[in-house]
Amino acid sequence: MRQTLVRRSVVTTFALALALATAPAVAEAKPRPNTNAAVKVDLTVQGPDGLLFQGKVKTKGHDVTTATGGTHKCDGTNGGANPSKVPTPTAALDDAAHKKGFTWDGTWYASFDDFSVDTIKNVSGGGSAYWSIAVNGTPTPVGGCQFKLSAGDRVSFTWTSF
Ligand code: B12
Repeated sequence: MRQTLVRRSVVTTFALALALATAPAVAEAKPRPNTNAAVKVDLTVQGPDGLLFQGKVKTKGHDVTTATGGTHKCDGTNGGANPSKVPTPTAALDDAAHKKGFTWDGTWYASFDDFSVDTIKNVSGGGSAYWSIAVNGTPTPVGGCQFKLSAGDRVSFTWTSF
C-alpha cells in the first residue's frame, strides 16, 4: 500500500515537472509603447434622463476647441501625463461631437493643463452634478486630456450628482 502511494506521488511529481518543462514560455508583459495611432473606442454619454450618445469612435490625441476654454492640446501630454501624444477620452468625445453634430463645452484649467468637461449636448451639472469620466468602468484619476486610451476601451461620460 505504502509503496503504491510513493509510486503515485513520484509519477505525479514527474508529470508535473514534465508539464512545466514543456509548457510554452509565458511572454513577459511588456508595457505597450505610447503611440498616437488612431484607435476605435466605445463611447457612452449617459445624461440625467437617459442615453445621449453611444457608439464607436475612431480617435487620436489632438487639439480641441471649446467656447469657454478656447483651443488647447488634448493629447495625453497634458500635465506631462504621458511622454508623447496618445488618444484621450476628451479627444474621443470631441471627435464624436464633430462627427455626430452635437456640442460640448469645457473650462480650461491651466493649473491642471486640462479641461473640465462641463456641458455635453447642452446638459450641464448645474452646480449639483458633474460629468464623471470613466474608462472600462473606472473613473479616471486624471482629467480627460491626460488619460491614455487603448483600442477597444469603453469610455463613458456620466452625469453624476454630488
Ligand atoms: C471638488 C473636486 C471636484 C468636484 C469639483 C466641483 C465642486 N463641486 O467642487 C467635481 C466632483 C466636479 C470633480 C470632478 C472631477 N475631478 Co476633481 N477634484 C476635486 C478636489 C477634491 C477639490 C477641488 C477644489 O475644490 N479645489 C479648491 C478650489 C478653490 O480651487 P479651484 O481650482 O477653483 O477648483 C476647481 C478645479 O479643481 C475644478 N476641478 C475639479 N476636478 C477637476 C478635474 C480636472 C481634470 C480639471 C481640469 C478641473 C477640476 O473644480 C474645482 C471647483 O470649481 C480635487 C482635489 C484637490 N485637492 O485639489 C479633485 C481633483 C482636482 N479632481 C480630479 C479629477 C481626476 C476629477 C475628474 C476628472 C474625475 C473623473 N474621472 O470624472 C472629474 C472631472 C471630470 C470632467 N467633467 O472633466 C483630480 C485631477 C488630477 C489631474 N491631474 O487631472 C484631483 C486633483 C483629485 C485627484 N485625483 O487627486 N472634482
